[in-house]
Amino acid sequence: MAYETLIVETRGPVGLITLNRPKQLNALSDQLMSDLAAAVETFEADETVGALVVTGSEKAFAAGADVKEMARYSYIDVYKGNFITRNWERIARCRKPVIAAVSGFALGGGCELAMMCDIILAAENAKFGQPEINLGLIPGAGGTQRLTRVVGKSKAMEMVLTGRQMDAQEAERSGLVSRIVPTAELVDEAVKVAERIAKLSQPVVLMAKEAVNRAYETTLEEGIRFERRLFHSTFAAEDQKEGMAAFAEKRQPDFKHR
Ligand code: DAK
Repeated sequence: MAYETLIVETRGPVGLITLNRPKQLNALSDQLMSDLAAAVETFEADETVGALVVTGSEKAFAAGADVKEMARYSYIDVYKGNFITRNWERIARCRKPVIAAVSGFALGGGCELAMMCDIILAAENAKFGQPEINLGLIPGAGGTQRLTRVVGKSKAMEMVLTGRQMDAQEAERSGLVSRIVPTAELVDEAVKVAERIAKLSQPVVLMAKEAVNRAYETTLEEGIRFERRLFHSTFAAEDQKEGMAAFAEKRQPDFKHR
């Protein structure tokens, strides 16, 4: 399916979504977020796709929600219309792993979008920030919450209260990104990671993602109980039998995603 604001393709078992409003530095318009939600929905339903990659251009992953579009709205418009909330959270609800491949600016909603993904790979030129305060706004898509959990209060406060940007090195040191990749290799490397995940047992990968995400939602005791229940349930999967048999027989496993 063709989208106005995205380039969507499959590379083997990987769904690759490229945000495609380069002239606007991939500003996240309502149309773009609706397209993104639809593309995620399609890949989620496609059994041949095991993991997703979301990327932008070399200059910008996304420079935030579309300020020019937002400027038109009143309080009643955004409240009644559930402004950009209805299509924004779709990616965070994706059950399949999603990798954000971030090059250039990831600001405001762009940084929040990256943080809704499961793994962030950063190009050497990546820059992360929550500059909403300069516009008379506060972050509205999880920036005050997800950033704080990842980088801690002091750094999150400084970024949210002053709009200061973090470069790739600082983002890696702070645990915001899993690693830094040469800019020219970013997308290929992200697809490689996604491919590696997609070759594993799909249901078990979903369980692993669900278990890690639970760590952000609950107490340690409850989280460990949740992990144990899922761990036990992997023993009901054909793929668990295959994985263990393949190890004993010194061969590659042939997962059937069952
Ligand atoms: N919106 C609209 N257009 C943008 C844009 C944005 N966020 N960012 C850049 N552009 C446009 C510029 O207006 C310019 O357009 P023309 O003038 O050529 O027509 C073009 O992209 C190129 O940008 P620049 O000329 O500014 O390029 P520079 O290299 O000089 O500067 C920059 C790059 C990234 C430093 C600068 O463009 C910039 O500061 N951009 C704005 C960054 C920003 O403030 N972002 C935060 C926006 S607020 C929510 C969900 C999300 C949100 C809220 C709620 N819910 C679910 C409830 C999110 C809010 C935000 O993100």
